[in-house]
Parts: sequence; structure tokens; C-alpha cells
Amino acid sequence: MKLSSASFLPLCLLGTLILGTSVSHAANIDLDWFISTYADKSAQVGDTITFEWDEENPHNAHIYPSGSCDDEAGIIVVGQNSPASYTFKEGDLGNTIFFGCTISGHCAAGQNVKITVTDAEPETPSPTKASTKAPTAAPTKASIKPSTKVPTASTSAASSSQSMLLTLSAAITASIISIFV
Ligand SMILES: [Cu+2]
Repeated sequence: MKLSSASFLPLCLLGTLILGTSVSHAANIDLDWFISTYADKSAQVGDTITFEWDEENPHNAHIYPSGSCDDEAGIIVVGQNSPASYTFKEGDLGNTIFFGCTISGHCAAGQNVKITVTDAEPETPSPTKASTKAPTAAPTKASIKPSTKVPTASTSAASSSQSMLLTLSAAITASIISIFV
């Protein structure tokens, strides 16, 4: 076939990118949950965060849609008993989820954590699936995150390289589609 040599290189590149990024897929975030200070974190759709605490010192885990300890409007229970787990959903994509403990004073005293949910890499290189996701959702999410958050030097460097990967994989996906179409 005449298109084999042209299509193989981008396919191999795409495969390498997917393999390289899927190593960290479906990760677990385990937190010892007490009155402390928690750095902002990021997670992908499908990742699970688990809060663990000693039953002798009661705590709980809730999502505060307001993003503030002072506003419990629409609060969502993650768990009243340890361990309490939450798995990030598609609907969380691009959002920063604010978790806190509702026991009086705990959240305000530092028992809260912000998790920004980013897109998970596709498991298989399906051309139709990738073409709808990569150009629309991924680049905008990736570009919004560093400008609004600016957490630490290490995480912003990681996210900029991740956005470069996303841009690269979007370009490669587009070239594969142009070959197939
Ligand atoms: Cu608490």
C-alpha cells in the first residue's frame, strides 16, 4: 500500500505518546485527613482520592461546591467514616473540587484541599474519538489551568510540558485523520 510508510510514523509516535502518558493513569491520592495544610493537587478523570483518619478524632469528607469553608451551600457528602473515597468523574473535568471537613472549625483551620481535574489520555488510539476530544476540550483546559492557578514551579512546569504533549498529539491525530479520510 502506498500510504503505509506515510501513516506508520505518526501512528508509532501517537502510540508512544499514549503509552508514555498512560503510566500515571487512574492514580490514587491518599490523604491523612486531619487539621493540617494541604497543597493544591491535580487529578485526572478516573482517579480516586481517599481520605483516612483516626476514628478517635472524628472528621468527615465533603465537597464544597462554593469552594469556601464559609459557604456550605449544596454541600455533598463524600464520607462520614474513614476511609472516604471519591472518584473524579467526566463532569468534574476542568473544575477545581474543594474538599473539606464540616466539623466545626476544621475546614477553616486547614482541613481542606483543592483538586483540579484534568483530562485523562484516551486508552486506545481511536481516530474518531480523538478527533472530537483533542482539538476542543484538551487544549483549552490545559491553557486555562496554568494562567488561573500558578501553583508551584514544579507543577506549572509539568503542566506546560503536558500541554505541549496534548498539542503535539492533537497535531498527530489530525495528520492520521487526514490520511484515513
Ligand atoms: Cu475534621
